Amino acid sequence: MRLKAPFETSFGVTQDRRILLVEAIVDGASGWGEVTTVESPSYNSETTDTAWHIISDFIAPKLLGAEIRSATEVRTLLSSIRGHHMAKAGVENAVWDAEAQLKGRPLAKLLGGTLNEIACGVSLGIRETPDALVKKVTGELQSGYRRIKLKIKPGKDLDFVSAVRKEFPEILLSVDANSAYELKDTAHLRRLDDFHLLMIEQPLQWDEIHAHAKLQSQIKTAICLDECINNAGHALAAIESGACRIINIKLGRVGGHSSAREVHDLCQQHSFPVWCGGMLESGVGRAHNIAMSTLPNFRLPGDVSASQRYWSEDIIEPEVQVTSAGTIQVPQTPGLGFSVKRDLVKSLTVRSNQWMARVMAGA
Ligand code: OSB
Ligand code: MG
Repeated sequence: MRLKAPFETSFGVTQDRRILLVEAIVDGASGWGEVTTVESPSYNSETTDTAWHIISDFIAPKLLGAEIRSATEVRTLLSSIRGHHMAKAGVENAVWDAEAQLKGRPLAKLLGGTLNEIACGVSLGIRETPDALVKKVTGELQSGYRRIKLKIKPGKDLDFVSAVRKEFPEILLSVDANSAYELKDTAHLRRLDDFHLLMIEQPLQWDEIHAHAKLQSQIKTAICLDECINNAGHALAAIESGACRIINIKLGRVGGHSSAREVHDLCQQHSFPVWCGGMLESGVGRAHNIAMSTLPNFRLPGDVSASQRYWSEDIIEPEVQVTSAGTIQVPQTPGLGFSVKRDLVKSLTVRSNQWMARVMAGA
């Protein structure tokens, strides 16, 4: 799927997404999940193709024909597979959707969600000039978005943030470095303290909690960890070591709804706010993000925004829409609450595979 506009982060530019979707047939119900890898191993170690391999050769054989009472058991069935959280999440989340449909309940409610409306922010890619960025921010604020996040990297940071802050002194503003800096850049990063940002997301190495603890003790701006937090144990390590004050939860990165809920609950117990991160998802992943964002400790606007910001036509019906108050209304119908446009998915499909459980004699 081609994004309406290229999206630049510190690790590269994306325009054409190669998205892996999973459909799980469970007791006759069809559930959908999305694998949220990016195309190269530049955000974390997974790619669309590693997920294809892991699902085909390891996950599908373990799940086919398995008897489970709830989607919460999928994680246990897959526990012998190390890592590959995004591959696992694509499958586990499809089973969650199917379970919610079988039970006739909205997925958000099945997960324990309490909000009927979620608050939305936007993540803006790196731009050529500060002026171009200010213009983009102006448009997003006019659409109602409640928090603006700016992607930054060395050489594309202070001037850009300063220009936006000058134009909009009061908005909730944050930055995301996607691991573009090092601890030796501490003095430089401290200059961001002048812009009273809500947070700086993942300034240092993707797998370095300890270095973030050192940085957090030397800057005022709250650090939010993204890439570093792959399970509740990582979240606890980050909280106890003072590596951050906020955590962003991404369903794929942590391995699916079960793990996401654990990270959420742990952060809630420690009074750490969480928010829902995005991975330039299609409607399927977006719908899962909406359901997850209804849990009570999602206290900051997430990177979950309207389908129309990304795609000229999304693969779900209805598309995700954002109110002029910068919110998304959570569907109240069973499952994800959006239906997949099968014909459109089919026309975009370049590769597919399916597996069937062997039906036992007499079953
Ligand atoms: O770090 O949040 C990130 C996109 C791809 C990879 C990593 C990130 C992002 C985004 C986009 O910020 C959020 C979105 O609009 O989906
Ligand atoms: Mg991020």
